[in-house]
Amino acid sequence: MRLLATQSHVVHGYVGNKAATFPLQCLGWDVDCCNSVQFSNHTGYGLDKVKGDATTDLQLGSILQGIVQNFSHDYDALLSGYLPHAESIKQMGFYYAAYKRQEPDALWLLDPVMGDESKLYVSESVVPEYKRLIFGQDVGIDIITPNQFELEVLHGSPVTTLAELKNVLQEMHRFIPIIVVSSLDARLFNDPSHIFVAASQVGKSPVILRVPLIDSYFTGIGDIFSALLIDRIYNHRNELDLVSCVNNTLNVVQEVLKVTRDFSPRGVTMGSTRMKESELKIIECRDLYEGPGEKQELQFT
Ligand code: PXL
Repeated sequence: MRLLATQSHVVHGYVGNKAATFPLQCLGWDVDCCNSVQFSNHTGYGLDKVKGDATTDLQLGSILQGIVQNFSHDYDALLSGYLPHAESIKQMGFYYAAYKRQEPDALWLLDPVMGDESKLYVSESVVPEYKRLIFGQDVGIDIITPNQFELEVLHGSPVTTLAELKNVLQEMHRFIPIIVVSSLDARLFNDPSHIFVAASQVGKSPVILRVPLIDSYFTGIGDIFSALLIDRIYNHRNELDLVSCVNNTLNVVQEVLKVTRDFSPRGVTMGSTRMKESELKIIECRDLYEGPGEKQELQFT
């Protein structure tokens, strides 16, 4: 199994490609990484503590062009995550779409990383670029994994009820067959002690899964989530049970968070120098990525 991933590289710590690569390798994937940035560490340490640069659009385009030309049938799966600005999304989108035309069976998961909790943490110019890709004709994206804020930004309307969520998902399924909303606003359920996730497949009713909240600050969870999810979906693509794939992924992510929490000191907040002690324990969790034998059923509605 061979996968191409375009997202961040951090020298220290585990977000982006650093969070995705090792778990995927443990699951038997050959992972080729194209780095959208090379930073000293993730931005949660505070912007003044992030050193390094984004890959220029010219470099990103050139690297991906080389990949698509030289290895035109080598990948079974394509993954994309954090891209810092509109032009880098355009380059990734152009070459991934070109790859999919050559190899239509490859599975493409796009995580439209834009922000959280009503705040964009990338340049605003990114929004129309993701919209162009996601709502474009014949682009070839199979799966997107927005959080609720990103879903609202993409669709252009707020989601305040479950009925609205269903409508938004149904409209977006005209373009994207699988949508997994990686965290729904807990206010929809009046329950702040859980994280809610929607698994939605075109032509089927969305299913909500519920995971107990682990109240600590972690970064890179979305990146390990999308990496494990594309593995599950790829391996079950012939008779896809999306809810079971999401359930299994969430069980593993939950275990990774527990291990990470047990290693990290209490009270780590954003920008703290102790942030490094709450980096995901990607290596320590090496035996967990296959998933639990006895999995917890997380289905909620
Ligand atoms: O998706 C997490 C992520 C990816 N890339 C960079 C980040 C973060 C989260 O902080 O800073 C550079």
